[in-house]
Parts: sequence; C-alpha cells; structure tokens
Amino acid sequence: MSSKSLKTCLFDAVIIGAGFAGLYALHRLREMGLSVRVYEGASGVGGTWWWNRYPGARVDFPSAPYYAYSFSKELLDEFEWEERQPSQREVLSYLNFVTDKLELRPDIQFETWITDASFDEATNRWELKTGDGERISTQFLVSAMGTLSDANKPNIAGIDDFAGEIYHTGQWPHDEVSFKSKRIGVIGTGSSGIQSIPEIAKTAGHLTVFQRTPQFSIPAGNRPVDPADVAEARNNWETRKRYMAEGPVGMPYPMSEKSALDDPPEVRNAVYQKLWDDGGLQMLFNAYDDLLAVKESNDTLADFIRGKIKEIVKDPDTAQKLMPDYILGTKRQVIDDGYFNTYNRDNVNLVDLREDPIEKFTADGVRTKDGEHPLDMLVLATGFDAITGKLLRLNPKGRGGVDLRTAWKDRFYTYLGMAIPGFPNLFMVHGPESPSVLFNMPLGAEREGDWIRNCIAHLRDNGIASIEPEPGIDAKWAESVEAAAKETLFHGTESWYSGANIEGKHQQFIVHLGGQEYFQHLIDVADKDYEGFVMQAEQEVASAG
Ligand code: N01
Repeated sequence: MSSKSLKTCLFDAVIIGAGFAGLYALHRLREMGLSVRVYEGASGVGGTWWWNRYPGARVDFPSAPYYAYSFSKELLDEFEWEERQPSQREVLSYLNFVTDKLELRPDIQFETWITDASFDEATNRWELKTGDGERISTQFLVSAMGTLSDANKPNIAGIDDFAGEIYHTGQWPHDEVSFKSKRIGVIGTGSSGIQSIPEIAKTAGHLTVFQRTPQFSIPAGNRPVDPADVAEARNNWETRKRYMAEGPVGMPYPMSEKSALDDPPEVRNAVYQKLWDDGGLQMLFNAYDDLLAVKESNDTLADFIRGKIKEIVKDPDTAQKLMPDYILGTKRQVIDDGYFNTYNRDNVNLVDLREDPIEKFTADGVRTKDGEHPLDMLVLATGFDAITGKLLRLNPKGRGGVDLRTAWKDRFYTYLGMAIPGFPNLFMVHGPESPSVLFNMPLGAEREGDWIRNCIAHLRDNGIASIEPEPGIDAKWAESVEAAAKETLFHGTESWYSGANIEGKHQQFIVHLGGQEYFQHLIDVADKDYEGFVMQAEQEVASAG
C-alpha cells in the first residue's frame, strides 16, 4: 500500500475541474480564506479547451475580448487577444495567463481523477477518493466538470474492428495528427465537425463526411482582432459589462427589440446580408428579438441561410443533402470558416446517412447501404453526453448512501441547476437546469461562482454545517425550466439540450432559458435567506455525533 492511500487530505472546499468555472471558483473561495484544492484529470488547466484540440477549434460565442473573465479589468487590459474568434490554442494561453496571474497553480492537483465521492452524514463532509488511492475530506464539494466533457463514442456495428487511426474531437491527441494524402472519414456535423472539416480537407487525400443532420451554419467572420474594438471594450468596460449582465445570453451589445416580421422582406434580407458578411452569432441572437420564439420569424432567417447554401455549393445534389430542415437555432447554432465551400473541393464528398445509413465498420473502412468507403482515419465529431455525463460518471453518493444515478433515475432533479436534493454541500457550476451552454459561459461561471462563495460565507457566518434543497422544490424548479423553454421554439427539437443524442438518457430539456432572469432569481433566493434550502446548524451535527 502506498503512503498516499493512508493519508486523508482535509480541505474546506474541493473543486473538481480546472476550466473557466473551476479556476474562478478557486480564486473566489480561496479569497475568503478557505483551504481549497482543485483536482483535475488533465495535466494542465483549460478543461474543455485542454481536451478539444481538434483542427479548427475556436470560440463561437462571444467574440474576443468577451469570451473571458469580466471581473478583473486588469486581466482585460493585460491580455492581448489575436483573433476575433480565438483559437483553442489562444484560449488555453489566456487561461494559463490567468492561472499564473492569480497564482492559482499551487492549489491545483493535475493528473488526478476523483473516482469516488460520498457524503458522510455524521460529519456533514464529503469523503473523496482519487484514482491512485488518495483520500480527501472536504466540507464543500464544487462540481466544475464541464458541460461538454464526456465524449460520446457512437455505438456503430464493427467500429472497434476499424484498424486505421481513430480520434474523437473531444479527446484530440497533443501530438500533431497528419491528414496528408490520407483517406479520412468524419462522422458528425455539429460544431466540432463543421469547424474541423474545412481544415482536414486542406491536406487530406480524400475526405468523406458522414452526415446525419444537415446544419444551418453561419460564417464565423474570424479575423485578427481590431485594436479599435479592444480599445473600445477597455474604455467602456462598465457599459459592456452592464449589457452582458442585462441581456438574455450575456452578449456585450444592446439587443434588438424588433420582430423579424416588422421589416419588409427587402429590409430584412439586407439586415441578414450585413450580419452574414460580418459573421458570428449576432445573426441569430441580435438581428431580431423573436427568431427563437416565433416560427414565422425563424423561417425568414432559415430561408435566407438555405438560399446561401444553394448559392455556395456548386453541385445541386450535394447542396440538397446539406439543406437543414429542423427549426433554426434550436440545436446549438454553428459558425464556420468556409464549411459549405469545402464541398466544392474535388477531394471531398458527402454521404447522407438518412438515405445511405452505415451498415458496419470493417478493418479497412465503413460500409453504407450504397457502398464501401475505404478509410485510413476516422474522426468522430459525435459530441458529448452533455451537461450531466461527467457527474453521473462520478456518481456521488448523498444522504443514506443513495447514489446520483438512483436519485436521477426518472429525471434530472435540481434546484437552481446548482444543488441536488439529498446531496448536501454539493454545488454544480453550469449544472442541468441552469443556463449553462446558452449563456456567455465564462460570465455564467463567474455569476454562479459568486453565488457559491456568498452561500458558503453565509453558512460560515451563521454556524451552519450543511445546506441542501428542501423536499419538493426541485419539482417546482423543473416546472420553471419547462415554462421558460415552452415560450421558445427549442421545445420541439431533438438535440443534446434535451438528451436526444444519448441512448437511454432522459428526454428532458436541461438548459434554463431565463438568462438574466435566472441570475436575478439566484440573487433573490440568497436575499431571502436561501429560500428553498434547508440548513443544519453546527450544534445539531455535534449533538447528533
Ligand atoms: O457535438 P454535437 P459537437 N451516427 O452533438 C452526429 C460545443 N462546441 O462536438 O445531429 C452518425 O453538436 C450528430 O448527428 P445528429 C458546442 O456547444 C463549441 O459538434 O444527432 N452521426 C451531430 O451531427 C456544440 O454544440 C465549440 O443527427 C452521429 C454530431 O455527430 C457542442 O460543443 C466548438 C452519431 C454531433 O454534434 C457539441 O458539439 C465545438 C451516429 N451514431 C463544440 N452520433 C466552440 O466553438 C452523433 N452523430 C466553443
């Protein structure tokens, strides 16, 4: 037995994950004087930006310098972004800069996976184990494990027989992967597929894209950062922060307050054309205020993008296969750098899996209904068991030894998307039923991190040992999440927001669409002495013990 397995490390708070959310929580909790340790399985900071190193990986929303922490003007002033949609390499370099600037590194233990977490009711503490046998005891446990961190490897017949190179975009190797002169297959046309396909096509011998759902992709409009934009952000930081705080998705601009149906078609098309030329997700979030709420308005932009696909893709048969037919924006909106144009290359072809499904993989490639596709490399851009995957894999055990898989066997029960009934002193950042992926994520991480810090300070100041949602509050919270979704067009589409991409996962829409209202609600709950939570005083624990 190693000495590690004998010793128990004691902390006030443990955070799992060193991405945007975990680093911020560490900074804030440590500032309060708590003893805090971050455990991170990777060998560096970055979370999703550490793992997703596939070619073409970039920020889709929002543009630099707003996909970053907002709490410190110093961080804004000192980091120089290079590109408007920063590359994975650039975001990682930013997070390393922040880690060093705030001197976070000494409190992060890398290459360490937490493999077990159990709540001890006698002490009101979480007892953790790591993959190499280390034991840890902590009063508070913060899950910052990421929303898009649990890679989904599709269950396709024979896939393990494939003898060529095989990579998942979410677990991309650190060493350079060469596509030169190889026959490559990409499965998946979500953000990861659409960002990587144009890059892979540049040097591949041949690229076959296996598409199940065609996408409404918008040009990213990536380009070097304009120094005038950065100067404007730095000089008007308080105003930009106010827009981000007040807007529905954390954008640094005032939002449109006009319906798409208020403008005549020629004016509307000119608005869309300008945003198409400029690039970025403003087209969906800022052209009009009802694109995600009113189908007739949504159709105007959907038709505009379908027209663009027809214009760009020269082969009419391929263009037809690329025509999206779901409600625009209700799957994660994708932005790209030359995606549709890639299908005009001689070395690229598209297989429409709806008409020509995969039958099985062999050692040499893949057989679809209509033919054989010999491959040297397979790229799985098949997404993630989003938002809940990583926490369920850890499967913490709460009160009475009940594990999370059991507690969530019928649906994902939470309060505020941050706490789970029966799992005291466990906080989630970007959890299910919080705004998570449909809000500016670094900003959301800050606001949730601040709430956790304030909550822990409240507990400490008032001699409270534990906090957890009161029975039944989770059902009320679920109703409010559903009510917010029902006001939009998200409701009718199968997507990873609703668990549709993972076999056997609850079909439950797990993103809170309240935006600013959600964050105001967090503040109101705290102001009302943590309404909806039950707390146990330290004396009660002592006398029970
Ligand atoms: O994953 P996805 P992703 N056979 O789930 C297909 C974020 N992100 O990694 O739509 C065949 O979106 C699946 O088909 P369908 C961003 O939030 C951000 O691309 O289910 N196909 C789909 O086409 C994004 O939304 C950035 O019919 C199969 C694709 O695989 C999220 O991460 C960059 C299949 C999966 O698309 C996930 O994006 C990249 C099967 N068995 C990602 N299984 C930024 O820029 C799945 N598919 C910040």
